[in-house]
Amino acid sequence: MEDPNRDSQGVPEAIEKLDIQKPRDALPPTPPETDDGASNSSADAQVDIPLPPPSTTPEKVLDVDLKTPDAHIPRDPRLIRLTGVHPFNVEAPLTDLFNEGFLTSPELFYVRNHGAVPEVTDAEIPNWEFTVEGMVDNPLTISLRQLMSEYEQITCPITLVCAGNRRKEQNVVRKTKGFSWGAAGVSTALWTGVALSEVIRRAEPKRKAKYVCMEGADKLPNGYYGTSVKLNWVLDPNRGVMLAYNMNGETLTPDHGKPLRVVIPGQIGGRSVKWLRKLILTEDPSDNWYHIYDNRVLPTMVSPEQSANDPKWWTDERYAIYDLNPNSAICFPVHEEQVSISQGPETYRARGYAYSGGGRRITRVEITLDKGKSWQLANVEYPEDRYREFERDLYGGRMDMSWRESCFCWCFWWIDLNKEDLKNAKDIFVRSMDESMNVQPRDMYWSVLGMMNNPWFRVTIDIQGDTMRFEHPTQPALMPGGWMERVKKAGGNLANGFWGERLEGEGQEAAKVDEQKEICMIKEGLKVPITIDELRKHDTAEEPWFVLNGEVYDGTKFLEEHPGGAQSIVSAAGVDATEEFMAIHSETAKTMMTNYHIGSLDDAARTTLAAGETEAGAASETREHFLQPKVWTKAILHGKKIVSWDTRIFTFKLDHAEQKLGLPVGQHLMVRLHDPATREAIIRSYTPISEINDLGYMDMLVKVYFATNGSKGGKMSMAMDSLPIGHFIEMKGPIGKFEYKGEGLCLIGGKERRIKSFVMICGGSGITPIYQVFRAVMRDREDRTKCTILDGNRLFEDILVKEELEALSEGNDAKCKILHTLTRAPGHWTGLRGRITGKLVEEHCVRDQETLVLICGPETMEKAMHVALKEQGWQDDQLMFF
Ligand code: HEM
Ligand SMILES: Nc1nc2c(c(=O)[nH]1)N[C@H]1C(S)=C(S)[C@@H](COP(=O)(O)O)O[C@H]1N2
Ligand SMILES: [Mo]
Repeated sequence: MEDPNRDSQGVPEAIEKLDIQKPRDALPPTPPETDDGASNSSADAQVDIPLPPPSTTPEKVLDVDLKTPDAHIPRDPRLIRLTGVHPFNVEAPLTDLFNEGFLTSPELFYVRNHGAVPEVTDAEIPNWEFTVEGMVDNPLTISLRQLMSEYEQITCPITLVCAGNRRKEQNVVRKTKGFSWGAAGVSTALWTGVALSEVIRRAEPKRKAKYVCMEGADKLPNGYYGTSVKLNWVLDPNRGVMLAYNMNGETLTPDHGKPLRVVIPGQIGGRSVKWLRKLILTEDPSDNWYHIYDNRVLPTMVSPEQSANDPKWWTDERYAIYDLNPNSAICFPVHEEQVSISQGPETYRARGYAYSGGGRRITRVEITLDKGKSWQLANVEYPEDRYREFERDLYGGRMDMSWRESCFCWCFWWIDLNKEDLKNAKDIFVRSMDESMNVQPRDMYWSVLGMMNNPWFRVTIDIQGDTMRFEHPTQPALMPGGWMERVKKAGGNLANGFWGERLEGEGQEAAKVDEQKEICMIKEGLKVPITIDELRKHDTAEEPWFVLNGEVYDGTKFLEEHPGGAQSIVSAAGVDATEEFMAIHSETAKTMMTNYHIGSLDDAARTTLAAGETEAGAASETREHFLQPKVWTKAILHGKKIVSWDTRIFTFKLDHAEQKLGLPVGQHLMVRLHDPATREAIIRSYTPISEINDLGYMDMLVKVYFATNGSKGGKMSMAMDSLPIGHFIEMKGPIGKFEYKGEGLCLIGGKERRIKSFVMICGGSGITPIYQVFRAVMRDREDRTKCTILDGNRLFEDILVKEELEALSEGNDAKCKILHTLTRAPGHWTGLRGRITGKLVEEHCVRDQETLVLICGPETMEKAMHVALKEQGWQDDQLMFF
């Protein structure tokens, strides 16, 4: 760890100047504002309406967004990006979404943006204008100021669902023309605004007007985003269609339509146009490109190719989708949850959500543990109903839901399942039914756009000894995992009607979906070799070349038209984009690639690129150890725990559940990431804090060195901090000349050496490699090696893994001594003060031939210790610098 630029160790002075960002306040939800201000009076004690969860508006623009047109929007890093960096299409981790409860905070609310987000400042909000035009006698231009003052203001809870919710399941069966939503493309808010019917009536629709077309301010490759719904729906008070400028009592965030959007309850989210600019009354449905080519369920036998060749599939209004279909998902057990069969309660409470469309109530939710032979009824809670008695103002809008019996929101179900029954089952399924007796089907209805996917939601159960392990169907975006992927890899046919399983005596093939076709993406006969230098020259926004499977493509001509926006092609310039490209694009898109194919990387270029890239690791599924010394391997960011304002524990997922990291105690690994803005590769070494033998996962403790006025911050730690969950980093290793074999046996540069004690000197996150060795010594009863830790930090809060160190030292007094010294100790601090000095080492440690000093910390500290210890007579071969 000689790199002076490293992020993993050291405590730069600049930190002192930073304001400490407080962790999310666990404040109770704000009480509703009411006209009479009486919401808190005892008279209202019986009012019990769901209020928004505590919300923290993100203040920082994430690094990943800086180079995109959305660089003006601070966002929550927990959101899972489904289409790379840009455009912004995200869902929250399912468990986080579910745990928010009935209402979703704006920062975790799913986002579906077809392109860049229009920028509107707070000052511009009142002057934002939209028109009501077309077949009306009284065309209007209305400012938001007028809308807020001249119309009645209303507030209503409404769930939005993207038609693509649960699409990943379709994509695993056969790639659709759409990206991979998990089951969290659904969110709920209290919307404040005006009934759209009121606005339309003032414009006096002509008799023949039948549709309301809507248009947003987001300019996309095929024009402004727009769509339409029927005029009679808009005028029907039961349908509750509204214009909204607030969600959960706050101004709409940019991603959700700031300053004004349409909200259409009970229909797919795609109809709820954001950044509303125009309402046009027409005789026919919208002719907007996005109305025609998006939000449809084409007949299942129409292939991507057929749909691309024949526009009639797209213009047939019968295939357009409006009302949602009934749908449900299991949220608990969570994906990969493990439950002990014998320990704890006898039952397990399964929980999840359900929703339907058109205002129809979910009237039952059913669970089966035997693949549909028998069903149990789950309990259903409708938090939405609790607002029906609340006839009063909320967030400046009148809430009036008692007369209208429609259900505009999701509901929650739960059921206590006997663990004995679960033990004997292979899976848990949920299905819901609505008041029209629409019930979720057993079989998937695959279609080109992969929309409205709603087959029974299945979680599998795997019994290992006393443990039940649960698996969801998929994970969103590129995130690996889920039983569908597993079954597919094992050669199962997911469309056989039995979830890809072979059932004895029931071999009938059911719904048939064509096998995925291999699409040829290269121009036949084209033989142009391209060197790495040529490729690198086109690492530009003007002429972006990128690589797919060793072939070079020039995206320049398609930048303007690209449905994914120019930015996503530019971000791929100069690099191998195979994995992301293949995961996002449909067969249609792949067919188009021949037009952009310009040549093949020459052998030298392939080698160079491959050396820089991750090798797929041929046997990654079976490798016992994750790390490979010469090849970068990808690990997926699975979770991120915020330990303090600047410290995180990142959890990375390895290739498979049984895999070990493969790192000997005392060694490190290299981590590689690309700078989100410049895409320059950043490489640093780290030592994980998870146990060496943990299976399937590894944890890394990282201190983030934020940029300040005085310093640029730590490139790696900032890049890692802005890495979205589900994205990967690359690792290689092990490296390091030191290894601890146990019971005093060390390997230094491959040579064995026996020692009796360690002096462990560290600062800041330099504790991490030390911690691995210390834990190995303390955990092993036979190991009698003595350890003295001298850990230097600035503030008390900066001490890392303090509790863990204490837990390890408990009962081990004879074996270890842990000393913390602080340069800015609080008054009541009873430990040591000041920096780690030679004197301190002399006072607390014995110098002899059987002692080894391990040193890891900021470069200045390592240097100073080197000098001081040499002066005391320590030999170089007794000092190990990490
Ligand atoms: C000339 C090269 C390219 C062509 C012809 C192309 C074509 C398309 C097409 C037809 C779609 C619509 C969805 C579909 O049919 O699958 C699409 C969407 C998309 N593409 Fe590309 N693409 C190109 C390059 C890239 C690259 C290099 C990236 C980044 C790795 C990328 C990222 C995206 C994204 C993120 C979307 C989804 C946008 C959304 O639905 O919000 N594309 N592309
Ligand atoms: N102007 C505009 N409106 C839009 C979209 C868009 O890209 N542009 N996306 C639509 C889709 S497909 C959905 S699902 C919802 C998502 O709303 P949200 O991002 O606030 O969750 O907005 C809809 N309205
Ligand atoms: Mo959507």
